[in-house]
Amino acid sequence: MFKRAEKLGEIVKNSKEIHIVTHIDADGITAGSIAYQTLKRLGKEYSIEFVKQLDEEVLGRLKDANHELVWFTDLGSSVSNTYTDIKKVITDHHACPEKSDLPFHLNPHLFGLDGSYEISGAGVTYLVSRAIDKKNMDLSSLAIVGACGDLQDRRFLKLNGANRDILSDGEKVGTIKSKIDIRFFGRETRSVQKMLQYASDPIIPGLTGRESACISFLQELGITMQDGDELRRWVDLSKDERRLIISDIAQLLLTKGFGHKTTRRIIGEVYVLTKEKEGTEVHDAKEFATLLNSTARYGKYDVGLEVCLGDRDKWLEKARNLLLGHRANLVEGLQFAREEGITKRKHLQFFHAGSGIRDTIVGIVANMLLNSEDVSGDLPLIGFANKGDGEIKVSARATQELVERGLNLSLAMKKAAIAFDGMGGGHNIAAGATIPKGKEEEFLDILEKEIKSQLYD
Ligand SMILES: [Mn+2]
Repeated sequence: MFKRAEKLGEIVKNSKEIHIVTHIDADGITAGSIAYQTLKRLGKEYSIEFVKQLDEEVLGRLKDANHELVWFTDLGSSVSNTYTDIKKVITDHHACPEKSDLPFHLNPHLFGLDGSYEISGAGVTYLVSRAIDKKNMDLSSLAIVGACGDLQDRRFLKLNGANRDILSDGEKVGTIKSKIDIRFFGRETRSVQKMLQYASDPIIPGLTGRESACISFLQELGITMQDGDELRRWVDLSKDERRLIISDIAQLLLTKGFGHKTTRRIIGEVYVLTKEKEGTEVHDAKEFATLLNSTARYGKYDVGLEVCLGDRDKWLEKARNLLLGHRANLVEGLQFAREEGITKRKHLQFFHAGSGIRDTIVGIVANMLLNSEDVSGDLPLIGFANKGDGEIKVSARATQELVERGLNLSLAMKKAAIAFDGMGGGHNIAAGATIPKGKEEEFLDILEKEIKSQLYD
């Protein structure tokens, strides 16, 4: 893989004008930023754009634009062996088509690595950046943010594979460090009670989703929640207080029959961007990723890009405001989906949000629902939302347990979407598709058959 990264680096260095095309999630934004920063440092002529997917429209436009070189990051593998008139390099980690082992194409799947947890789009892009100049090793922290954005730490409760080499690069240059801590979101930016209330992986029976229950839980443990006017965050607690909370949550899970495998998920590796200010969203890799996701979901790609490039002033403030708005939308979306109701079939469950949930957040809503107490985690959850232009966005989410039993949503969604001349794919645990409106039932029939055969044949 490193040889191939060097090869791509050569192609980049030998070009004067380079246009970056990247994906619109946290991994895509960090990948694009790494490429952007790399080209900037090389003194190239460069530009960047963010796309939801590589469709005919985008590819046609790229062809007409006649760039000297197009650098696809966190996407592009799907067109690696087509569109030969676009001169390109590709750093992606999504599934590869056959015969795509080409000198300008870097993807972990070509080298026997698993792109769903061993390296992300940002990670693959970083390998090229590092091959171009070792001075780019400071960008490794962005690659870790990308990996966290794609939930690559979820399987082993820490990053794995090539991600660990990237992590150790970051540790070497002092931009990132890993430590073992509680895995719940918001260690640094949320009050402890809010952190517990929003706990989702695993959910805490009796606490997740219940604010007053979280407050009395902490009171009973004798934890002071207030420090002057401020609510205390996880990072403000003493070691003993943290230990006490962790052991009580573990006890709670075990007595409710969740088993050791789930209980173990409370603790894992977290990644701290050491040069950033503690208590800010950019200090913790997972929170950084969430911040980026919320900029992109609302089409504000430039905001996420500027934050990745180092702005800690007005752009970070803009990103924060988008995150606040995003959270409000998620709460609304969750409520909407719950009111619509989830329909269970034998091998999947689904909801149709119509125009009630934006197509850009229906996947997150599905994921939050699947990890909530009132939705069964035994079946993958499919969410539909109107996209406009007579198209429907489909988002599918699964649990790690289902994936370990053989579920691959990326394959299943791809196969089902092809039946309607749609596009589909993603990762085994989370995938998306676009299909024509009115075909939802038929789509579910095919998808369900696929899921059944993956899990039971
Ligand atoms: Mn990605």
